[in-house]
Amino acid sequence: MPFTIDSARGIFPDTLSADTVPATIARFVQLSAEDQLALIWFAYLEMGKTITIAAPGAANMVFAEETMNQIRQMSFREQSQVMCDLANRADTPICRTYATWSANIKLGFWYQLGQWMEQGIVAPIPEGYRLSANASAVLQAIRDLDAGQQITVLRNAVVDMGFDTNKLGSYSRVAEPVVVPKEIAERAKVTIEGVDNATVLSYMNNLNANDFDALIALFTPDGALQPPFQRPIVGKDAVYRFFREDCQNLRLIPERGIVEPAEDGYTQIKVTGKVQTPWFGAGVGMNMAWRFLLNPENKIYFVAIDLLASPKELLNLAR
Ligand code: ECH
Ligand code: GLY
Ligand code: GLY
Ligand code: GLY
Repeated sequence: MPFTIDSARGIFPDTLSADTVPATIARFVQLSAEDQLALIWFAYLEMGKTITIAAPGAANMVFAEETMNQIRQMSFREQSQVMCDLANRADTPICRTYATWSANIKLGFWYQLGQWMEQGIVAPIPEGYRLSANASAVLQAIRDLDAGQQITVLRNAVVDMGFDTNKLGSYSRVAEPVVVPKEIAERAKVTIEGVDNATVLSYMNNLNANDFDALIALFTPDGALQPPFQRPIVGKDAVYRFFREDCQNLRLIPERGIVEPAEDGYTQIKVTGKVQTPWFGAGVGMNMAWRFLLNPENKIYFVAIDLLASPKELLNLAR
């Protein structure tokens, strides 16, 4: 076989991803827990002036409900401690529970806490709280990002909180139920300027329809998917689980792309366009690239999804 997952990761090396996102997260996690929470609070308030978060689906909240109610009963002091523990990734029962949740459940949990903070049910960030100089600099760095990058920083900050799953031992993951795929008659079909490859078009259409069974059938058994700023998820089973747990109700809006032959009958295809998350809908269009490597049977051996550094990158289809 001419490619390994590692070599596949290097296709279309000129793709410029938004490295400011992991760089900002790296600075963020160095801050004290108090600064982290206050910084997110301020960022969240500022962003709220221009973009609106959709309330989490009820299905997300069911799984967090017991923990939420527990926190609701606590004193402000205890509530602040729980929030700091989460930021500190401490080993507490709540941090362990949090660690088992899917990204959307974690986001729904914080969404609810944020509402309760505004309503005075959960301990607020102390009035007049002053960010440290480092925290102020990180907040400014977040202000300077585009909206798609800002929400990615927030999401990654939330996903990284709680106890380290690697230290949990065996545990069962908690994710919202998988929705029923969209009816065939209701599915819209994408078109991509410069790309008529049936596998790539089916990938976009099946993901948009939440049709994860049809979607996974497009992959080779040893195929891999690399989400933004993450290591590749390798093998059909793991990729399938990722789709079902973390990829519901996305809207992919590919715009253009390029198809090129690669070694030994493989094909490499780069597509750029926008992606919307159910949390922000059409309010935030993330500038994305997909870099596909297809085997001679037109199955997906590898696909990387990148958050782009700037809108200019949408037109960068050079290899
Ligand atoms: C408060 C203060 C105390 C601390 C905290 C607070 C609450 C914060 C809250 C934050 C909410 C943030 C949210 C962010 C959501 C971001 C969603 C993103 C989604 C990106 C998805 C992408 C998908 C790409 C993919 C494609 C594929 O082809 C394959 C699959 C996949 C304020 C209380 C913490 C409430 C809601 C960025 C890019 C296209 C890879 C998935
Ligand atoms: N409101 C977005 C979600 O529940 O996924
Ligand atoms: N990068 C697109 C946006 O600012 O939402
Ligand atoms: N931010 C990429 C994902 O949803 O996994």
